[in-house]
Amino acid sequence: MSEDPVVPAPAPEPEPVSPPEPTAEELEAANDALVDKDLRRRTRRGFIVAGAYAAAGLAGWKWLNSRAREGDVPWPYRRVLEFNERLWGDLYSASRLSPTFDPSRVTRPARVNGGIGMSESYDAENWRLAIEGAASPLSLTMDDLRALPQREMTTEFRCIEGWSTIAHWTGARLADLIAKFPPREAVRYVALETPGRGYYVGLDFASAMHPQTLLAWALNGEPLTWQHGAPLRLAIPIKYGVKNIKRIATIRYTNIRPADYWGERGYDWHCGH
Ligand SMILES: Nc1nc2c(c(=O)[nH]1)N[C@H]1C(S)=C(S)[C@@H](COP(=O)(O)O)O[C@H]1N2
Ligand SMILES: [Mo]
Repeated sequence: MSEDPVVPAPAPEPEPVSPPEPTAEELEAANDALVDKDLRRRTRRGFIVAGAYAAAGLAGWKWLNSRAREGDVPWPYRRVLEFNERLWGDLYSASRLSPTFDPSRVTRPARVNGGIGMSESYDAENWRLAIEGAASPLSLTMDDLRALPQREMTTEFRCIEGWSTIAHWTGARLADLIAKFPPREAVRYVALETPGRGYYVGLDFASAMHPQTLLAWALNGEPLTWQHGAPLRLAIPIKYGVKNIKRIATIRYTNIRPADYWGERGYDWHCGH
């Protein structure tokens, strides 16, 4: 008994770019010396129509790729992306709860990734969180934030690059902050920015109000380190890591969809998972 020889799978045949095969009926007629002229004409017309479709397909493809590019994607593709994003935003972000874990499962040491917008030194003593778009502009201290109900959660942290960890977060719900310092008018988005706006993310309002969206000041039971975004960062387990902005200096309520650092570089604006 010998094993089957390993035969490499044949490469898939490329789809022939040719008109459809004539039907059996047409072939029979074509082979017939007494073929009826009308049938010949119809067969010919079939070929011409198929050829025209093939040419239109090629022209369409060329057209698609020659369209103006938005963020390096031809705009018709971008429209499809945006449609998908709308579906995502409307259907999923508000209702779903991200799974939670026993705190004993946290990944130690916590992984560090991404330091955009974090190079400027910050003054821990005089650190302030600016809120724009409330009844009046606000400048909150860490004590103002700690006055909100404190929440804890152990959730998965997923980076879009393919790794994930389990993290335990301590902080306040962004929803509680929004309830205490509400927007002056109904808005659709919340923008968050680092000092100097080196890194910035946008959230649809439902994601901002999600019960697991925290303004966190501690990770795995320790105050945030500089690398993890001290003194305040976002923990939003319904989204990929990119939305978990570190070192938040400004929160703005807005009706204009906020620019998003990685969204501007080709990633899905919502970045849910
Ligand atoms: N300010 C700032 N926040 C950021 C980033 C960044 O480059 N700058 N990177 C993001 C990405 S891609 C990830 S995966 C997480 C990593 O968070 P961590 O370092 O706490 O693991 O931070 C996010 N928040
Ligand atoms: Mo990431």
